[in-house]
Amino acid sequence: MIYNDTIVALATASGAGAVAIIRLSGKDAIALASANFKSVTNNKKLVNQKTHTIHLGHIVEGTRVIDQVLVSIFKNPNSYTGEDVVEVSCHGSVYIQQEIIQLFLRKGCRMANPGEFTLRAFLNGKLDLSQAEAVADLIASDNEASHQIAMQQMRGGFSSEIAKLREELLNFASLIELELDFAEEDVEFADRTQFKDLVERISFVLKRLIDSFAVGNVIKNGIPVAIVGEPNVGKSTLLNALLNEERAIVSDIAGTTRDTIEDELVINGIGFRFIDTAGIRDTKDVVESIGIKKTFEKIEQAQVVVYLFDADVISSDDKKSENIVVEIEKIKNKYPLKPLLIIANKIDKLTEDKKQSLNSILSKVEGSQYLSISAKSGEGVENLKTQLLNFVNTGALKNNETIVTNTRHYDSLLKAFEEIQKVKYGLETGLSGDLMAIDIRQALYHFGEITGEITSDDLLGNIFANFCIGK
Ligand SMILES: Nc1nc2c(ncn2[C@@H]2O[C@H](COP(=O)(O)OP(=O)(O)OP(=O)(O)O)[C@@H](O)[C@H]2O)c(=O)[nH]1
Ligand SMILES: [Mg+2]
Repeated sequence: MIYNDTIVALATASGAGAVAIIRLSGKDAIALASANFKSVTNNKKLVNQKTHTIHLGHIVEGTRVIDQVLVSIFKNPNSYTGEDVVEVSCHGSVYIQQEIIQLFLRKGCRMANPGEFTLRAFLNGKLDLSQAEAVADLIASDNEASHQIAMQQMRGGFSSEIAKLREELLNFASLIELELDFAEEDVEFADRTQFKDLVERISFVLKRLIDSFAVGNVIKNGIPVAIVGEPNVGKSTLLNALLNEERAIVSDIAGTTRDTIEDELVINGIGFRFIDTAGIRDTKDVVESIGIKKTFEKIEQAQVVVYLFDADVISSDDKKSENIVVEIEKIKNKYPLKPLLIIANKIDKLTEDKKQSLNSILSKVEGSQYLSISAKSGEGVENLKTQLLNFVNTGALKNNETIVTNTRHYDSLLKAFEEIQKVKYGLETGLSGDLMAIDIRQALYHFGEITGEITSDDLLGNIFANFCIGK
């Protein structure tokens, strides 16, 4: 797919700014820019300039001067797209941006589709598909962890790991297929022991990559943490304390929060999404009931559940203290796999006596981590953040291991893993070469889907449609 047309788009964010960049890519990019550019110093023509040079001048249409600009020239193949590229840095008024873009459209450019610059880069072999996808992730990254993963993927860490396995597997596939040509002679070109080793190794790497998605996916989207508990225990106060702003309404009326309130916070480079929920209780209020139903939905979606209770109330009433243990057990039974953090709030109100009885109550809640805090004064809130970080397995991040964040990659990895298991089984049971070759080809196919050796127009359309225009 080689494009004959020249595309144009705004590369910087839409709206006014100090400077805006308009990008052209395609075979006429330099000629088109040149025909509408007048150098300030002399009569130099852009078409005669070297690659990777910058020129000060005016964008003109006939005698009309639109703006004073800096024009950068990148000649193929040494550009982002691999085609001739021109970048016009103009003054950042929306009017100027539009005038320049429209001028180039009149002169024969076509408006770029979303992600078309990166699509061209992919088609011209400047990036493989997973690297191209990482460009979009990089633009969307808003914290250290998601940035680190996108950066690693863009620099080819992920693709090179996949490509290496694919190549080794391809070697064996050819040997096994060669054996088929000599079927009469009953020879084995592919050493079965070595092949078994390779299949084991591939399974291992695939398994690690597949497992990393659990971490990668939440890091990319922010780890959802639901704050739940009975009414009035201080859930909204805690949300505000975490975010350090008055995000949610706090009052001493039970049932203040009706709808869920969500906001994001980056802790040590990891993005968390805190969800304040309606307090759980039996109520006849219709709106509140809807809120409580939503609370349970949010628990389902959450990666971590923070269960809050009022330490002052609990430690002064035996009946209530028994109740809370039951309530916590209920949540645990309902969501046995959710990491649960139990929090005793309002410890600023506790007398020494009450602190004692609180400790004995907490000791009845088995197998859970608990903390004591005062959401109001902020005591213990930092400690809570540290605990939350412990719930995220950041080991892989710290060790700079490849982490899969993309659902499409995850899907292909799962399919490749399935095929490799078939190959493994075939080896163990002495399956004939021709049948094994089919499974190997299937596995290779799914490897190729990730890096883009194997693509369809539909797939490409899907991926790049999610990019912004100008990228
Ligand atoms: N002394 C003390 N009061 C607190 C603390 N946290 C919350 N409160 C008070 O407890 C009351 C209820 O707080 P909220 O944050 O609205 O409680 P909630 O759990 O969101 O309540 P609902 O939205 O009704 O479910 C308010 O009067 C808060 O000021 C705390 O750590 N110490
Ligand atoms: Mg509330």
